[in-house]
Amino acid sequence: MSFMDQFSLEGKIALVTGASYGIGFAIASAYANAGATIVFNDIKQELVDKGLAAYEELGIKAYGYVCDVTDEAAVQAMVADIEKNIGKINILVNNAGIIKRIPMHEMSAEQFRQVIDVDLNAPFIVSKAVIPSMIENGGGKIINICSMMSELGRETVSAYAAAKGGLKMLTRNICSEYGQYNIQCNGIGPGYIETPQTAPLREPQADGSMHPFDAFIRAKTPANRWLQAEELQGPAVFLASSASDAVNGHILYVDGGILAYIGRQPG
Ligand code: NAP
Ligand code: GCO
Repeated sequence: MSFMDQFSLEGKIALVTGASYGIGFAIASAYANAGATIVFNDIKQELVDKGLAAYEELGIKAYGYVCDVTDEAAVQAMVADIEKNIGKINILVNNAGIIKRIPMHEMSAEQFRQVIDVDLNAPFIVSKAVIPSMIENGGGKIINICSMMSELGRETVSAYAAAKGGLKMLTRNICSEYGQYNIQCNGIGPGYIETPQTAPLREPQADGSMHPFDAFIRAKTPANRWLQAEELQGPAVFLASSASDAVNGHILYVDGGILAYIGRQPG
C-alpha cells in the first residue's frame, strides 16, 4: 500500500445531502474521483435529474433521491433503500442547508424554525439514520458542513448562526458518543464561497457597481477574493478517508484565513 492510498475512497459509499449543485456537488464529485460511489438527494425531482445529468457530464455514475432532509420518515426510507439497493453508507456529508437574511427583530419564529430545521435538526436526523449501520460496519465518517457563522455573527443571519453554532457542537457530540465505534465526525467550515447561496451578496448593483458586501468580504479575506467550492474538495476527501482516522470532533475551517484576520484597513 503506497502512502497516498490512505486518501483513497475506493469501495466506499458516500451520501452527500443537497448535492445537485453548489458545495455538495463539488464534494461529491471529488469523492467519486477518489473512488467512492456517490448518493445524493434534493427536495425536487427536477433538481435531482439536473444533478444526475451534471454528474454524468463529469463521467460520474451517481444515485439520486428525492428527499427532504427535515422529514425523518423520508430520510429513514431513503437510507433503508440505499442500504438495500446500493450498500451500507460509509461516509455521510450533511451539506443541505438554507439561509434567511432577515434582521432578527423582523424575522418570524416560523422563519427562524425553518432555518434551524434544515441546518441543525436535519444533520441530527440523517446522522441518526446512518449511525446504526456504521456501528455494524465497524466505523464510518460523518462530515458536517459548518460555517464562519459557527464562530462569528453578523447582521441578519441570527437563525443561521444559531444553527451552525449548534452544528459545531453536534459534531463534537457525535465524536464523543460514537468515537468508540470507530466513527469520526468532523466539520468543514467554509469561508465565503461563490455558490447560489451567496449570489445575493455578489449581485451587481443598479449602477453597475459590485454589491457592497463584495468589498467587505474581500477586506476580511487575506487573499482578497471569494473562494471556490472546488477548494473544499481536498479537505473533504481528507476527512472522508482513513488518512483522518485520528481526527475527530474537529472543525476544519477552509476560509482563506478569515477567522485569523482582523481585516484589511480601508484606503
Ligand atoms: P446552495 O447553493 O443553496 O445549495 C444548498 C443545497 O441544499 C441545494 O441543493 C438545496 O436544494 C439543498 N437543500 C436545501 N434544503 C433542503 C432540504 N430540506 N432537503 C434536501 N436538500 C435541501 O448552498 P451552498 O452554498 O452549496 O451551501 C451548501 C452548504 O454549505 C450549506 O449547509 C451552507 O450553509 C454551507 N455553507 C455555504 C457557504 C457559502 O459561502 N456558500 C459557506 C459556508 C457554509 P434546493 O435547491 O432544492 O433548495
Ligand atoms: C452570509 C453568508 C455566509 C456564508 C457562509 C460563511 O450571509 O454571511 O451566506 O453565511 O454562507 O456561511 O461561512
